[in-house]
Amino acid sequence: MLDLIIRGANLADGRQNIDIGIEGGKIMTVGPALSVSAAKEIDAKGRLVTPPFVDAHFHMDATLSLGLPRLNQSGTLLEGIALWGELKPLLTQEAIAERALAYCDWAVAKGLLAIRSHVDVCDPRLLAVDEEMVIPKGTTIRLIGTAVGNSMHGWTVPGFGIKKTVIPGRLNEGWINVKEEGFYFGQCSQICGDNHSFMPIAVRVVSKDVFDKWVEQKKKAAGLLPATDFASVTAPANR
Ligand SMILES: [Cu+2]
Repeated sequence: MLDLIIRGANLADGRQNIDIGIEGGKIMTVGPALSVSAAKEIDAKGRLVTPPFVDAHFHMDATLSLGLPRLNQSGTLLEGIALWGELKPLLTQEAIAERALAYCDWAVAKGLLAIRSHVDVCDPRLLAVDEEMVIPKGTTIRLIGTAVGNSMHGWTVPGFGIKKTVIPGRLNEGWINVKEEGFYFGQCSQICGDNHSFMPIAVRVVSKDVFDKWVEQKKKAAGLLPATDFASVTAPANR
């Protein structure tokens, strides 16, 4: 017995009213009026059955962003590129992933099962990171730094006026209290060896509400429940 049989399908080569038998995710038999049974049967009712479509070029990061942050008034590529430049600093990883997954649902529903995606992960200054540090504004943040491997690094963010050397096997601490929301960048400032020039730092400073929501999301994603309100923890007395 097969897993699935699709009956009465029309194929792209012109054959009509054809049955397709599937087992273990593979097409096992194709022919007219197959005398086999299957756990599940789908009546194609003469509709076309083809191999899935492939999209060889899709910008997954920009999908479903029409109108963000505004519409392209001229409809030109140049304004589109300028718009992307306006939108990019406002993007969050969560929003990009949500839109990309929504697009995938649409794509699958239309028969698209392979997508070659182009994703803008960087900017001309080479300051993009895999994981942003997110902190609430107007809150004293205690930084405890160390380094892995065999090299020191320099955790430096000019906008915060901080430069902290971090050392393997030791903990080094400092603090910041950032008054303005925004996106702050820094780079490793300790000549640390190979790829020293590609060690960017990105810190997103948000309102306490947004920070609480971010903590909530991260905890859910990590399967940690119930959430604790980290943002409302008061600073130590010696600050
Ligand atoms: Cu470094």
